[in-house]
Amino acid sequence: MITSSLIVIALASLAFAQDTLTEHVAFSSYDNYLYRDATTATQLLFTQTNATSTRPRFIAAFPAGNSGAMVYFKATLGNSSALTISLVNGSLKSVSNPYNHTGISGQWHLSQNAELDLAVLGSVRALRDYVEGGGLLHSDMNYTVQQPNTNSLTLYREFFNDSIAINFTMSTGSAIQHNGTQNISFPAGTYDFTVTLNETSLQGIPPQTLINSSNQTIVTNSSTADSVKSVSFLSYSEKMLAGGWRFLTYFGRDTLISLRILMPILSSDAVEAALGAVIERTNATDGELCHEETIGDYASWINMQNNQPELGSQPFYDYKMIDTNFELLPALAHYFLDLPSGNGRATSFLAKKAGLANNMTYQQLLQKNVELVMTQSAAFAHEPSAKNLIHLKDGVPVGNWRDSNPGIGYGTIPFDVNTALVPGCLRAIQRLAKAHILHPSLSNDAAKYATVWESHALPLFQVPLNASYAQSALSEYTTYANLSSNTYSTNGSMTPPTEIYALSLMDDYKPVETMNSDLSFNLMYNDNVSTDLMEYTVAALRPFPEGLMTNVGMLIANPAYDSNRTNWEVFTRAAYHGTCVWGFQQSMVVAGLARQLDLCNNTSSLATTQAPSWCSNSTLIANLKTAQCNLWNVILGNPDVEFAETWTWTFDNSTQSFVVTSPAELTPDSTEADAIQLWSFTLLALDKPGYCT
Ligand SMILES: *[C@@H]1O[C@H](CO)[C@@H](O)[C@H](O)[C@H]1NC(C)=O
Ligand SMILES: *[C@@H]1O[C@H](CO)[C@@H](O)[C@H](O)[C@H]1NC(C)=O
Ligand SMILES: *[C@@H]1O[C@H](CO)[C@@H](O)[C@H](O)[C@H]1NC(C)=O
Ligand SMILES: *[C@@H]1O[C@H](CO)[C@@H](O)[C@H](O)[C@H]1NC(C)=O
Ligand SMILES: *[C@@H]1O[C@H](CO)[C@@H](O)[C@H](O)[C@H]1NC(C)=O
Ligand SMILES: *[C@@H]1O[C@H](CO)[C@@H](O)[C@H](O)[C@H]1NC(C)=O
Ligand SMILES: *[C@@H]1O[C@H](CO)[C@@H](O)[C@H](O)[C@H]1NC(C)=O
Ligand SMILES: *[C@@H]1O[C@H](CO)[C@@H](O)[C@H](O)[C@H]1NC(C)=O
Ligand SMILES: *[C@@H]1O[C@H](CO)[C@@H](O)[C@H](O)[C@H]1NC(C)=O
Ligand SMILES: *[C@@H]1O[C@H](CO)[C@@H](O)[C@H](O)[C@H]1NC(C)=O
Ligand SMILES: *[C@@H]1O[C@H](CO)[C@@H](O)[C@H](O)[C@H]1NC(C)=O
Ligand SMILES: CC(=O)N[C@H]1CO[C@H](CO)[C@@H](O)[C@@H]1O
Repeated sequence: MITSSLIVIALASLAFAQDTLTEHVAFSSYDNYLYRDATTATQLLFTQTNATSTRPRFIAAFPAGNSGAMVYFKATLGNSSALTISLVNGSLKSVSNPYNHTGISGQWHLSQNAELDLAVLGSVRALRDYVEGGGLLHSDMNYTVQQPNTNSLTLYREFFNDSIAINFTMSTGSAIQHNGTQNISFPAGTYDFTVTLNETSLQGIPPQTLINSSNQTIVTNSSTADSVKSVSFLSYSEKMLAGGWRFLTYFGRDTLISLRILMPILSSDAVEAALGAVIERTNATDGELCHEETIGDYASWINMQNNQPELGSQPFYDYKMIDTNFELLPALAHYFLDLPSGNGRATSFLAKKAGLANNMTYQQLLQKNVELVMTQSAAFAHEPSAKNLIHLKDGVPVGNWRDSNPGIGYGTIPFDVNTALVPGCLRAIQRLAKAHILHPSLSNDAAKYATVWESHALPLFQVPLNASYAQSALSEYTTYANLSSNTYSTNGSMTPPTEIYALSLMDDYKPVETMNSDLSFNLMYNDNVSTDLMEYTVAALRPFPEGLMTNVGMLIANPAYDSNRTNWEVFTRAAYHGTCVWGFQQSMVVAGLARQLDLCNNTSSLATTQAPSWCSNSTLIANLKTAQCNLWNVILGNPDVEFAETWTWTFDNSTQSFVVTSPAELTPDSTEADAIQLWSFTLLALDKPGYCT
């Protein structure tokens, strides 16, 4: 005990040495610049100078308070497409001003005389309201214009919490004229700019500290160094951030899924910072885990909207998702029981007090989550029928990673939560109890519940496919989706699977018959995966439209076999969760397959199972390895999107192959994508197996 409290004290006082972290990411019409040192962390965006259809825009976004400033410019004369604003190379540096203001300064070049088109200062959420919300502006988030001298102009805003302010100053060689807050004329030329605010800065975890000592080559290797910097930019001793610029704050699912895959290469400090952030945000009453936090100026605004201005900027935690609740314990079990970095660290970690939750210990908060998991899984464990599966919360159309209503085919009972996450979480409780990290008495019930969920949930999502139906559906879909009859996919020989697994169940328990990639969760989170599901995995990794594979990646959905033809129109290649690729899903499948194959040879005393029965079938093992290697080759064969979040395809009839396509090309008014997204970097932790050629 004495040793562990010493460790806690040592950690608490450990300040990470901060070298300046800088990275340039050119992405989707914007030049992104990441900058972090001991003073500030900022992501800057400039519209690329060659972008023709994107309005000239500058953004500075800070993890501090999830705050930012955004300015659009328009040309004084003529068409704005000729107007460019670009960062002067090497000009960025952090600044520290009076009143605890910290931030970024640099220089930009404005190519011609311009006017202010629009400015938003405050929360990144307010910036997003404008960008994603069809131009939504909040008149009460107004700024003032100050002019210390004629060549300099400041946009200044005091947050609703009036002890916080943001200050955006621009200076140049000639006069900046203004009349009110909107009519501002910027002469062409080179500008000094400074954006500062006095929200508390977070403490960044530098690349060398982020990655554990055995994997430091990933930090320096030229093929991975930039990706590690991006992950580092999203990693702080307070929390991991989901992505930038739009999600520079805490998201539970993004944290926990990323962590589950990345953990083997992360340091203890990094893993515990991220796990701690999740535990701190637990609902201390009912044990639910937080999906998204609202902090800073937007929290003040929400509190005002809710007629509770007296709450000030007290954060608002959102618990609407149903999957996140089951993702913490599997991550904890993997860390404490499987990884050298977590070995022996449970006692000191769980003894910590949660500053955000009335100083309850992490152990107490975790126990709340354990109770929630046991309570929510009990009904099905006692009576395994569809009505006892876990469904979306009443009135909430989303709840799992396919964070949209069409994304799960308008179903209410998601596959991933019920067939993978619940049993995986129960097995994690069993293991943690057996290791005395949780109360040992939990072990038996958790194991009993898990066994029922493992064997009875999956069949409720099974959709048998009649061979002749499947053949005709495939050929009709091939025509519908404009894939030529002799596609990359089939080379003429179609061998459709004899069954698929539904994406979700509708309210009346009817399956949404769209093939999908969510078996990734079973591979990653489950110990006793059925022979059936392993065989289906091989089938699902066959070429699209028979299965999910294309030469540009594994699709997350394929509605070809769906007897509800409306779903062909729901899951298009342009849809956010349609027949498109998500990078983290590919990572999860290759990582999950490696994990399953390892279970065949697992001798750990903490395992919850003997080697699964399918391990004895060498044909199946060989098929799984072939599918795994094939996916690896596709991933590595598309280096441009190796660490991208999501992309789609165009089918080229002349080459009979798919071409990587940005969703924005198909849907010009689609929501803009982030240049960096935490879970898109999970591939960093994975090794292509030696047996793949
Ligand atoms: C603009 O330039 C960048 C390189 O700086 C390039 O990646 C991008 O494709 C170009 N965009 C257009 C529309 O030409
Ligand atoms: C933040 O900065 C503003 C000036 O921009 C100042 O009025 C305020 O007192 C500062 N708050 C703190 C906590 O320093
Ligand atoms: C912002 O607008 C509100 C009314 O919506 C007004 O009361 C307030 O004085 C304005 N603040 C500034 C800084 O202009
Ligand atoms: C805003 O920033 C400018 C430049 O850094 C500084 O001169 C000015 O005092 C600041 N104003 C406020 C109100 O903080
Ligand atoms: C400033 O704007 C107001 C209306 O917004 C207008 O009446 C006034 O003429 C303008 N002044 C100048 C000098 O442009
Ligand atoms: C926490 O859980 C309790 C009990 O379910 C609920 O009443 C409360 O609203 C939850 N808190 C938040 C912030 O959702
Ligand atoms: C939590 O503990 C800290 C340090 O002992 C103390 O400053 C703080 O007031 C406590 N918070 C609550 C809500 O008890
Ligand atoms: C068919 O699919 C559409 C779109 O997903 C859905 O709205 C509808 O409820 C489905 N019909 C049936 C009978 O399941
Ligand atoms: C299990 O280990 C044996 C012996 O090292 C090896 O031949 C076999 O391929 C392994 N099985 C799997 C599924 O990796
Ligand atoms: C072994 O797996 C292959 C491929 O999935 C399957 O065709 C075969 O029936 C299985 N053999 C046994 C004995 O189960
Ligand atoms: C991380 O280090 C371990 C131990 O040396 C090694 O087995 C593993 O392959 C490394 N991972 C990566 C992705 O390089
Ligand atoms: C946290 C912090 O840096 N606080 C400082 C804010 O600024 C005042 C005076 O400018 C200092 O006294 C505080 O220490």
